Amino acid sequence: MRISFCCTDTKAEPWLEGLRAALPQAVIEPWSPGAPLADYAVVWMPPQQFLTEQTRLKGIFNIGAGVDALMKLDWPSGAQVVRIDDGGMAVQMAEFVCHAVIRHFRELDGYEVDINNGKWSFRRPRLRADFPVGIMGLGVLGERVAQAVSHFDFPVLGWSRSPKSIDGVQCFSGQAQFNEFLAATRILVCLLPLTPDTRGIMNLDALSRLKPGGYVINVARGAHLVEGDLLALIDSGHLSGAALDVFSTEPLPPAHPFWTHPAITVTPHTSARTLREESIAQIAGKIQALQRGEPIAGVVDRNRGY
Ligand code: NDP
Ligand code: OXD
Repeated sequence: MRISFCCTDTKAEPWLEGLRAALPQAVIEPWSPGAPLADYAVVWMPPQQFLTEQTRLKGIFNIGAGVDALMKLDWPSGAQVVRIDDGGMAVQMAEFVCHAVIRHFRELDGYEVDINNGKWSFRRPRLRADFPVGIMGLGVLGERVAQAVSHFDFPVLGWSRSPKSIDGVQCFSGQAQFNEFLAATRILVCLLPLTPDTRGIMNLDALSRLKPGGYVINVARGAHLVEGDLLALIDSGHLSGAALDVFSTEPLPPAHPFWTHPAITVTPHTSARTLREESIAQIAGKIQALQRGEPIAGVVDRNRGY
């Protein structure tokens, strides 16, 4: 069995070492143009040339959860695309989103400013009931986040493509229930995959429907958000701010207004990182399962786009 490794912006050596230890029977090499045909690929944002040349692939393992970069490319017809399915990302996403929700609800950003100015100040306690948290996307990450937020006794709502039932979460689904979901939400969390249906979903119309004082937490993809619409609604006072981990251009350009906007907190696409050891174990386990002819989780549906 031959495995080709083709990951942009990734230090190859530790991945190759880990994959070789987990799959000692396989020949595992970094890809270069003209390399021998492989059976499986481990990829992150590969060039089209890789997928055009590697016509024999049966499985293409993406070392992240989101496959939007792969969706723009043509894959060999016989290959399944497989994404990381949790792999330690769900707990990271839960802690990151809970932190952002609590920081906003408890006004810790305001306290930070006061303390930096040497000011000993108190703010009036706020009611959790006034801060319903709505999570778009109730998949592997969104469901874990919804459960984690509900443990802090916030009202939690969720929205997905297909109907769901999750303890402690008021679930909405489909386009028909989108506006109802938004109208009941004050803190909006985006954990959708980026697809033609979800690109620009956080636009002027949708964000205007949030409860007054709405707050946006985007931890999915920058292109889910129409950045100018967010700024306009913060500046008009309808929204109170945002915590943004992902951006339409990454790294965030130095002159971008998000860097300095007092109501916006930015982080550098770090809410849930790929954990190398866990991901290698997951990918190796799935390759072994495919070799035995068994089904695996995390296979991407090209028609759905995720
Ligand atoms: P999943 O595929 O498990 O979940 C996707 C969820 O979105 C599902 O509930 C799905 O509905 C829902 N959904 C998809 N399309 C629509 C639609 N048109 N309308 C309503 N709901 C929709 O993905 P994950 O939870 O694993 O990951 C989500 C995203 O998080 C990734 O695609 C990636 O972009 C992002 N991410 C960001 C990271 C970061 O560091 N910032 C790290 C990891 C991931 P249904 O359940 O009905 O299919
Ligand atoms: C992912 C990411 O999709 O890190 O896994 O953004």
